[in-house]
Amino acid sequence: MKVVSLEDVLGTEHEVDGENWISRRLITKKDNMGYSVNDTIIKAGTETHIWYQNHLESVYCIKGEGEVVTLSDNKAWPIKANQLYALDKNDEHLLRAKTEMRMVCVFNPPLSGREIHDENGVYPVDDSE
Ligand code: 9YT
Repeated sequence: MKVVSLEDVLGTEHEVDGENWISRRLITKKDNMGYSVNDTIIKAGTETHIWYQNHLESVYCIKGEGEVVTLSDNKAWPIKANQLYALDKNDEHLLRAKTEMRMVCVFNPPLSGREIHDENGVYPVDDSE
């Protein structure tokens, strides 16, 4: 059993600045849980192109509001606090934050903790042991 506080992560390599967002990686691959968990702040007024081709992600919004646009069908999904969206088809999408949003993000397979998006909005697979 372990307990992780946000304060344990702030200011460490597991607090990652993605320009439009800041991701605090609470549980990572090395914790051997089979998934990773981030507490992520999305900056107000931003639009981020994301396409996790190598990961499934569930995102639970606990603060703020915005929308996700899935690019395969150009559908806009309004998202506000207390709603979760699941990228169950590795959906390529735009994330637009109307206000600052705070998200709990769960990734399968787990992130190693330091990933930032590449130019296509992708995280690489971490196949290190
Ligand atoms: C909600 C979302 O996908 N934000 C981008 C950052 C990512 N979730 C992360 O690494 O926390």
